[in-house]
Amino acid sequence: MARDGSLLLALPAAKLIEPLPPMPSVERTISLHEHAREPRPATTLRWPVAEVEALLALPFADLLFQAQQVHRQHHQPNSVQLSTLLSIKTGGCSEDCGYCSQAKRHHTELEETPLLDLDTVRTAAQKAKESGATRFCMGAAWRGPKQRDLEPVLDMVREVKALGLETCCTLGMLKEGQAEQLRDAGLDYYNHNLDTAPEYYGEVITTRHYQDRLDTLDRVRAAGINVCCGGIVGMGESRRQRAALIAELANLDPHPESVPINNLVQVEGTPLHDRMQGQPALDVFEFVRTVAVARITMPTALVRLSAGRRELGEAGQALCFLAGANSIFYGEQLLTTGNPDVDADRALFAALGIIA
Ligand code: SAM
Ligand code: DTB
Ligand code: SF4
Repeated sequence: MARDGSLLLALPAAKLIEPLPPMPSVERTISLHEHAREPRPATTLRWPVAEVEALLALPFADLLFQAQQVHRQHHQPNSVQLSTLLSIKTGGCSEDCGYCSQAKRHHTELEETPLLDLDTVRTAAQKAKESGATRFCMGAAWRGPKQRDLEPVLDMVREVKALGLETCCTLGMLKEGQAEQLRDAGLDYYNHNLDTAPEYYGEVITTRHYQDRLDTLDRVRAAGINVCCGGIVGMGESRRQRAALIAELANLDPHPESVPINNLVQVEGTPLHDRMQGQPALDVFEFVRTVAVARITMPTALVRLSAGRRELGEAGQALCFLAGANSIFYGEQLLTTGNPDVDADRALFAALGIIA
């Protein structure tokens, strides 16, 4: 019987306990990534790209059924975790990420604002807690923090932690020793995305390399901070490249604890807006498929519906929850773009019987 004794009662018992196929395990050396400074060592690849691509190509209902089975083995089926984002330093960034409103070289008319003060951050975190968020994520438009940048952020982490919230930061690349300082201040999660497949990465970003991102993730992991790492879909990548992104994430050892799946928000003035103009965002079913495959390949992760959630609509979001998404960004603002209203999210959860 299903753990909550509901939905699946009408199905024959044999179907419910049907074991999942074993996790693939293939010994292989990961090839040199584009822009990599050195080859990654031989490792056990749990998820070859071809297998992830095969999952993406399953009939929709079969894929969702498999994802739902994995989901129910590892998570409360009707529960969604809420994270609230705050941009603590906005715009003026030196990097050239093709999707980003905050790169100073893009013409997005975004106003640059300096690092927020501690009171403003505390008040925002308190408000997020009162609205029901359990995690507070502070984002800064930096290539990476300098030591003089990091110190005020450490104070913010301490304050947010003291409110009883889980803490998360996304500050760009970390240098040696910085993850330890964040950990000692009470940081629970560090968000740093791989963004896309290694082979598509150079089409999106040139000012930092894939290996730089992997190095930062290694530092976060080595410091004992939980890893929040995902990517963006709908940037003009192929299905094979979406599979390659998911495979990269799933083959991190261990896989990330949180996996944000962003649907590109096409911001006017960014190179990706220009490139994608006229094309709608990724097909909703393909987005749901990506979520399902993230769930199957990273069974214990929180899979988070992130940027682009508004555009999914209510039915699209419901399908994502069915596919195993169990976390959202909650609150009217992401970093510089909009997000569904808190009231709309509450109404959707009530309609779906979701407990947040
Ligand atoms: N500057 C830091 C960095 O790049 O690591 C932290 C902030 S950055 C905005 C965090 C992530 O937000 C990016 O890695 C990207 O995955 C996501 N993101 C940014 N702009 C986006 C957009 N327009 N659409 C979808 N995701 C976006
Ligand atoms: C993540 O993967 N998505 C969030 C968070 N991590 C920092 C950011 C989404 C940003 C969307 C565009 C914006 O609001 O500027
Ligand atoms: Fe800067 Fe981060 Fe935006 Fe890239 S994603 S331009 S690093 S703020």
